[in-house]
Amino acid sequence: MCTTCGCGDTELVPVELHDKILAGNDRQAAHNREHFLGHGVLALNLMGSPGAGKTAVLEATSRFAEGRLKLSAVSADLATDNDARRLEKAGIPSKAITTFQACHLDAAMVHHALDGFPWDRSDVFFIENVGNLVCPAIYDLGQAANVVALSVTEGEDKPIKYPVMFQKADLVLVTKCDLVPHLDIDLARIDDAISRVMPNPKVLRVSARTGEGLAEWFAWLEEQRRPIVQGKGAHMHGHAHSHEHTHSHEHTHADGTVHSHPHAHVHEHPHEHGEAKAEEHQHEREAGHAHDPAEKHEHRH
Ligand SMILES: Nc1nc2c(ncn2[C@@H]2O[C@H](COP(=O)(O)OP(=O)(O)OP(=O)(O)O)[C@@H](O)[C@H]2O)c(=O)[nH]1
Ligand SMILES: [Zn+2]
Ligand SMILES: [Zn+2]
Repeated sequence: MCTTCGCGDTELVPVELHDKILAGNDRQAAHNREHFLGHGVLALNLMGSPGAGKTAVLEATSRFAEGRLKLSAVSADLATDNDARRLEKAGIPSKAITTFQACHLDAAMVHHALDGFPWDRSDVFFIENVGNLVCPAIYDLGQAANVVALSVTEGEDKPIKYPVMFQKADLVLVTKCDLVPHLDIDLARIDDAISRVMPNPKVLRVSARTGEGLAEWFAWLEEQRRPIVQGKGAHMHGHAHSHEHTHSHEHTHADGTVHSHPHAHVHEHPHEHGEAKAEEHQHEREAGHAHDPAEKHEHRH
């Protein structure tokens, strides 16, 4: 699919390896989803071509929201943090994710950026993906829904040419609608193309410049948020979750010798994740355990 990173290209990355990568990504995405739901945050994956107006829509959303919804974002870019800086300036706490070679975000990159995120100041968390109409749709990031920005300047046939993105979309924002009078395009043909590929077509026409459609977009955000806020109570009890840890501890053998050596353990432990780094998880019991010198146990040295 993409010559930059080889994702989906069976000559560069064999099918079995790609399946493995996606399976690993799905596990990480499920974990991210627990973070989002645990904090009662609506996470959205915002995708679209380069320059489709993704950042502009978020800036306009912040202006429109006037504090009624607390917005936050991570913004992916191959080489700069321009978008994150634009979003910060628009009042949206944001982090940049620089993907370098990668033409899409994966769940691990998003998870890495979640560390220390201001969840208490977040109702809706936008993940602005890399500008690309292909690869981002393949990688689950743990979002509750996918939003695709399609600008009126891109051509009416894009949904049919890039069907995967639109098949996976929960909402398409047709952006830059203020430009329609200046263009030789027909909005009805864009709607028609979307309805040919999107299973449950849902389209909103917006303009970041004039504010057109922002009230409908805002209403959609609130509607998506409702079940997540209602479900928060259940999720706030914390979730059991296993991590492998390697650590050493001192122990005394029956013959009186004391020594320590590393052990790998898998702990099942509930935790409130997000504020705590992976290494700082609260353990249900002490990580080091006392050995009863009389108890028989084996060590490999
Ligand atoms: N007329 C008009 N121009 C817009 C609108 N939204 C965005 N633009 C312009 O389109 C260009 C790209 O907008 P961005 O918001 O940077 O697009 P993006 O999708 O975030 O771009 P990347 O993150 O680089 O992929 C900028 O020059 C914007 O000023 C709009 O509603 N109307
Ligand atoms: Zn952007
Ligand atoms: Zn985590």
